[in-house]
Amino acid sequence: MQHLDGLKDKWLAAIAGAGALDQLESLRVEALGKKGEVTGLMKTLGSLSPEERKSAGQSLNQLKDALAEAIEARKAALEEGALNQRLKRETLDLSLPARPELDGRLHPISQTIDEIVAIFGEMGFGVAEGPDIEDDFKNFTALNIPPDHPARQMQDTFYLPKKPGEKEAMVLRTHTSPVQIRTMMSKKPPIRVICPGRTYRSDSDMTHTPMFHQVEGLVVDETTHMGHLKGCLIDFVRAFFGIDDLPVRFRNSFFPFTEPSAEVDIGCDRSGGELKLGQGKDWLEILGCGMVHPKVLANCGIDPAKYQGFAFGMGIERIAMLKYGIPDLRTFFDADLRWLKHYGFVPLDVPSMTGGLTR
Ligand code: 2U9
Repeated sequence: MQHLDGLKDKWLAAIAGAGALDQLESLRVEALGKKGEVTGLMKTLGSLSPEERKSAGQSLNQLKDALAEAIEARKAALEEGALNQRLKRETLDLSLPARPELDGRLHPISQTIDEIVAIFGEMGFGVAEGPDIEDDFKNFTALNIPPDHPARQMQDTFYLPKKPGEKEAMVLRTHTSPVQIRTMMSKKPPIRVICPGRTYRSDSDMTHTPMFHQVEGLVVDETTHMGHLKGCLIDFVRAFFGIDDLPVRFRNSFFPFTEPSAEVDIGCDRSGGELKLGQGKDWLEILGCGMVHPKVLANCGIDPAKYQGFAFGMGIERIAMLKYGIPDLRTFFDADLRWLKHYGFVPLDVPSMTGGLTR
């Protein structure tokens, strides 16, 4: 086994000279693989005397370890080199101007969310977001939704499989309300937020999809009252539909998380088979709202004797369909480029109250 040093030098030089990962792998097989040179030498140990076998075995093991280590180091260096080359090749210059000729379009849901954010932003609202997977407390219990409420049924809510040690199954949030719960639990009033995002209900037909979008809003302060709620939402719907004298009516309703509760209708005309907003004698439901239930404030550590709040919620697909005359809900989720070209928006036309919501 005297020639081991020469062998080691030969293989180390070959490994150092490997210029590609597949070449390195071939070297590994040739040296250390089942039929490799070093493995072959290992097999000859059996024919040696016990003393010779001990010392030759040690030397061979050292050689094997040295080669394996050199191969790993070379592999890491080659991989790093390849990554650096790829990073160089795939560089994107984000300072370059956008290329409108590429014809990309913003989905009507994104556009509608941007418009809603622009309107409420002007009124002093911030935007809050939260996870799609929520616990039972934030999605139901904190919102004063009782254990036997139909929304909690398996048919209506997507429950995730319980993990070991979990007391209650997590849910896909059925509304964005848990984001307001999180906001109230982590921030002191005054609070003014809107929460747009994906929501999930186990429902699928002409007018329901298992995933849809909502925007909800919350205002909490010491003197917040129903007059604030009405003024805020009347201003919102008129700005959103771009009709200054849009008739708006508040109709008595019920939600577990608000008291009193109301639904908001806007004036429209359904005669003649076509829907016209802002004129005629018909009404169309647009959103729900109410004064935050004192129990909900208390559940989030806010003193209902000192603070009051109002909240509202609406479905984004629904108001986008009404504003942009999109007749079929399910087309929102078809990922059809022809549909997007027709109903989509030019990305650089960012909605704002001063620059206009839509161009
Ligand atoms: C907190 C307190 C109160 C949010 C509200 C509604 C009324 C409402 C529906 C509109 C159509 C949901 O998308 S939809 O199906 N929403 O009518 N939402 S009040 O009330 C809250 C939320 C959070 C902490």
